[in-house]
Amino acid sequence: MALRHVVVGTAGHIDHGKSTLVQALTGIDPDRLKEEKERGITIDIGFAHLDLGEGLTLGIVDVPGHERFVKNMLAGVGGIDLVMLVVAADEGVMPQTREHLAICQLLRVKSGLVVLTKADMAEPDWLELVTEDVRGFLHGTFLDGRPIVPVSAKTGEGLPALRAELARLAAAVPARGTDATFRLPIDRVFTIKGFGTVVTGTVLAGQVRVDERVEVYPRSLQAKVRGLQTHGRAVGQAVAGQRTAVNLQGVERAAIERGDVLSLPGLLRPSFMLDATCELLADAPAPLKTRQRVRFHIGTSEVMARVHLLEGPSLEPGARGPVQLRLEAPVVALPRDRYVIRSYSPMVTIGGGELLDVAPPKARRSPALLARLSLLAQGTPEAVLEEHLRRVGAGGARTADLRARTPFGPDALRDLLAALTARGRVLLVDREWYVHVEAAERLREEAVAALGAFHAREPLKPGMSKEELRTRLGGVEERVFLHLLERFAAAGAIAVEKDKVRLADHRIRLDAEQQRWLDRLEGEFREAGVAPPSVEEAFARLGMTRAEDQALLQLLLEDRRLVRVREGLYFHAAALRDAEARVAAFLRERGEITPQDIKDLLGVSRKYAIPLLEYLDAQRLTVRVGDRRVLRDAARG
Ligand SMILES: Nc1nc2c(ncn2[C@@H]2O[C@H](COP(=O)(O)OP(=O)(O)O)[C@@H](O)[C@H]2O)c(=O)[nH]1
Ligand SMILES: [Mg+2]
Repeated sequence: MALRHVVVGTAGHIDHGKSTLVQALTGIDPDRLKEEKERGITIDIGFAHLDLGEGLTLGIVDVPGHERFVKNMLAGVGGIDLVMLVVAADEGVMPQTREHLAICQLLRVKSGLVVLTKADMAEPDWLELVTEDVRGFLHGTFLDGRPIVPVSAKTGEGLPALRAELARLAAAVPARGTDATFRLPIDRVFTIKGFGTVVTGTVLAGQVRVDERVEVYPRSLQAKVRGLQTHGRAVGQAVAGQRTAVNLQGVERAAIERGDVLSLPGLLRPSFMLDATCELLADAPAPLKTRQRVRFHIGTSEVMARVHLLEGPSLEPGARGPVQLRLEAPVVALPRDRYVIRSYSPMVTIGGGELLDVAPPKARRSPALLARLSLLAQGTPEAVLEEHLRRVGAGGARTADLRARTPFGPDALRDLLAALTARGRVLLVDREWYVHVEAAERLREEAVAALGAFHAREPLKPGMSKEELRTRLGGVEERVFLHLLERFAAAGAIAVEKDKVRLADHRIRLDAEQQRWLDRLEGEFREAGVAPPSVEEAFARLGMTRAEDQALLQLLLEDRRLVRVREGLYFHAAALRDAEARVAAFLRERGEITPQDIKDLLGVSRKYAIPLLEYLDAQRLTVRVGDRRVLRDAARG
């Protein structure tokens, strides 16, 4: 039989009997702190578990009801599947009954039930009245029509019925998908003598195994899983939906805090800005104003944030709209995660919503932004992935980047990318590196424009260097850029020759005047043979002083009619070929050549002899042995 793991959280007003109920159900006292036992109130979340038979184990998170500890309550309910909303029969619905239900609703807890506790303290008539009242209170919420079970922890009345309802509800909880990145929002950190650091939490998604490497986010602390426990038993693997204790090797307890997230190394990215939908509770005390400072709760973490409304000056109670959350400390999260906001003061829950983008640019209100966010909220998976890729532009994204900023698990992501690539919506530009076709097309248009402007400015140059073009187009990652250039070239329009890029139809056209100067300049070098002038000397002799004369020199070099032998020293190609042939002949006859030999052979001074020899070494004709050269082939043979 397949094992099923379901997490149930308590919720409800203080003193309504949540902790007592958990103890009555499981025999485990969830109030574990000394102060909790002394004062008889729950301060922090507590844990218990209940074996319901038939392979079903309930993890139970007991939360504090006190309004001052809602923050802790939020850390507890983040990963739950079901809620037991506890209402004391003698008191009925109270403020934290409302607030906790609202929180569960905002976090989209799927299902649950209501437990009317302290049934022993109410007459049957009264019990009926309270039940009716609660039914009305639940109207329109996710608990509407769910069971309301009267229980007395004191007499044990109703406990079997409650167990049966829990088993029924738990069996109906859909299994969590396995295609997801492992994430465990940490709710407790402590040390155990002999074992070291232990963190606990509910595995939100994915799975983790003993010996696996993990990372504590957003702190960039790497560790190894030394051991795992669920419900007090050592296990080899923990999966989504399990309350889990992870024994970490390689991190200090003091380095970790509640609110951190345990996941796989290098997978998640801390965010300071989040785009999201936001719904304000109908009973929120005031409209939400743009830039309002709030307490932002996600997973087990709480950070301060400002809510930037992206539509309208304020959000009325009961209304929803798109927002950008700007955080005062980073969190790690993924799109589709749910969050809750509470007002700074008074500390009450006012709303929450769903994350859409965890790596957005700073938002500026615009119809395009609204369209984009509505697509992220409602689009098909393919449309959502396209949108993420569209936004990163021509630089594209690697699969790992997409894992960190899209809601898709590794398998789904691979399939979506394959489908989009097959349809030509997305280009695979390097291993695991993707660019949206529209971003590539825009880059192509920009490249064509930049090259057109370049040719107009520099008509005598054959093209722009790839590197200059890359910089001009915003410095797209080199590998990606080179791949895209090849694509553009294959499509026409652009031509690539060695390190130069030009418009395919660009030709250098010299007018008669320019052609005359070019010929003269070439002649100057040809006639000088193996003792060429410097460029300055050649220009001075010919009276060439215009800026475009440099371009003519470049043309001769690109045409390989002139050859650069060393910085500032150019030989005519014919003269160089001739010198090379004579040196080779000399070497074949004599076996070696000295600088003095070459001076005699070519009738040149040392100024030319040495650079020539070095050039021939670089050309791999000769190799230096002491102060002489021999033929490289001879040296090797
Ligand atoms: N008579 C009666 N008292 C109860 C019952 N459940 C809880 N209590 C009492 O109510 C008080 C608050 O209970 P507790 O579990 O701490 O409430 P919590 O704040 O919701 O966790 C304690 O004094 C309990 O003994 C019950 O079923 N019957
Ligand atoms: Mg309690």
